Amino acid sequence: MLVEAKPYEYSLAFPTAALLIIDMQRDFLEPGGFGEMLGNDVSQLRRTIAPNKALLSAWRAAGGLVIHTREGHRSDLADLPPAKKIRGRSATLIGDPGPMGRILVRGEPGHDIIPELYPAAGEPVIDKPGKGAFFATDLHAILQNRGISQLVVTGVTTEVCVNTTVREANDRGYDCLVISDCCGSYFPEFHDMGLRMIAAQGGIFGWVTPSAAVIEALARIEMMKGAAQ
Ligand code: TIU
Repeated sequence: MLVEAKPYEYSLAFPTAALLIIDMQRDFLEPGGFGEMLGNDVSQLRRTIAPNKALLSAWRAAGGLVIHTREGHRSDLADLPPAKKIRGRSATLIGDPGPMGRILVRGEPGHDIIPELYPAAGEPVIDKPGKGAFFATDLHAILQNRGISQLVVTGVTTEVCVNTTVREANDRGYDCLVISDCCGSYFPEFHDMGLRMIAAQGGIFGWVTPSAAVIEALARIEMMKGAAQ
């Protein structure tokens, strides 16, 4: 199914595609978490929630695989590189207590996915210690085992975890379609440039399109299924 995209149309082969939602966690989208600890205005990211909800619901209705990721660390912080812990010279550090529990620690309320996009039973959740979703995780194995070669990527933040993951995925042979309105940054200019970097040079890292284009393609797929019955 062809989807209008930059730099040219994306050929969505639905059974081999997964929706990959990056780090839509309370720690990044709500006050008192990791995002705010880094000095950011977390309200910048909230515009991504409604489009993600609509795309997730259409993707689930079409029976597609959904995978969620969460950035965070073991409660003993044994997987937290000292360089990551001290970066930014913040007064509060990863692992310190905050209003949503210990910052960026697995199992704490702030580390979990926001209620609006909460994973459904059976949807894999990848816990990752870094910015990229492939580093030190079983994501590649899970995708290979399910025969996935295309990733429709959303989440936060555009230039950090989304870009890092798309670059990792591209080098592993996945075709990534990044959904512009479903990604967000604390810095609007980095969001714009982060997306432009993906689609530039003939799609050096992948493709970019708004959620409406994918939702419309899913509707066409559903129509064809209906006609075949
Ligand atoms: N700080 C920032 O923009 N992002 C992160 O630290 N992690 C993710 O992007 N998930």
